[in-house]
Amino acid sequence: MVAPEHTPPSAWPARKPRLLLVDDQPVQLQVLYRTLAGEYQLFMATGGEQALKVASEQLPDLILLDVVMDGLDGFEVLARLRQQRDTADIPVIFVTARGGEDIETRCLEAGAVDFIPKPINPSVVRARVRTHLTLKFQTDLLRTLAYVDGLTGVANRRQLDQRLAIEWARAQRHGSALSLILVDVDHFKAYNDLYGHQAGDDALRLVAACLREHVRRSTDLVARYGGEEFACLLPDTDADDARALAEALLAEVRALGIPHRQGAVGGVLTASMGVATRRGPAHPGWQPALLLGLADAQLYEAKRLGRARVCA
Ligand code: GH3
Ligand code: MG
Ligand code: MG
Ligand code: MG
Repeated sequence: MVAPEHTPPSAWPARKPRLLLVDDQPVQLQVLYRTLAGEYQLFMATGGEQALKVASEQLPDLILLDVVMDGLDGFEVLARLRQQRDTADIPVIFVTARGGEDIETRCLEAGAVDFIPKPINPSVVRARVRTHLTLKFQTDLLRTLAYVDGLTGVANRRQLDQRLAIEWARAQRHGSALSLILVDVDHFKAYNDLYGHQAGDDALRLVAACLREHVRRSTDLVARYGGEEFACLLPDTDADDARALAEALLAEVRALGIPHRQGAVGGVLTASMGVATRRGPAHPGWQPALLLGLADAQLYEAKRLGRARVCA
């Protein structure tokens, strides 16, 4: 049968899904292992502490978690997973023999996606694992589509706006510095006209990768702001450091050496950059848009002064 043209590609990754199996009884762990071996890449832990360690190191796609364990029990493990940014969204299925009629409710209310009673029925476990992996991968895909720019792979405008609001509020609260660099490719309309739209797309990908490579702190964000404009959001970065980074980015983009006959300088593609910084105590009336506006005004000035430069 031929799939209809509108069928979306499967959300499942090409690699084997990664599962973490947690049970303090080796025999139970063996049963789960035998049930799921082959189709999945399996990691195992025999206690709560170990489960947390393996989870944050391996970042599994799904966790099958025993409830009753010595030391940290399943509920505590789940609560701690939710507190860590990189493990917060990993779905957890509780697996337990513990009786009591409210146990199922407690498991689900604790934030587990499902509940499997022991002794397990292997084919039911396999089916539920499949279902929850499908949901997980679909969620990942939707998140990517919602927050990542399709052309360049950096954050999109939506993600930038959300992060800017969060970082702005945090900076206001702590009176800390928050900087923004706006990057606009120079004479890019001419680049498209000279070399074609495809080459233009390639150039945008290269510029985005270059920015991402050199904007390195884990709290920094590189985003595509618009057509040939990018933004670098830099929490806890003061004006001097932001300007220094912008100068470095300017040099790195130029050093890509993308030929541009009608470029601003040196026959290569360049960019102009505007830098703005929020600092000091909170001003109640200020909004995040102010930072964008200030950076944009500096960018405009950089263009006016001849392009391929930083204004701050
Ligand atoms: P300036 O130096 O003043 O910034 O001039 P410019 O030509 O770069 O600026 P302008 O705003 O006039 O043109 C931007 C160009 O960027 C026009 C548009 O076609 C192109 N562009 C925007 N998005 C994309 C894209 O996704 N792919 C390609 N290939 N081009 C794009
Ligand atoms: Mg147990
Ligand atoms: Mg522009
Ligand atoms: Mg431009």
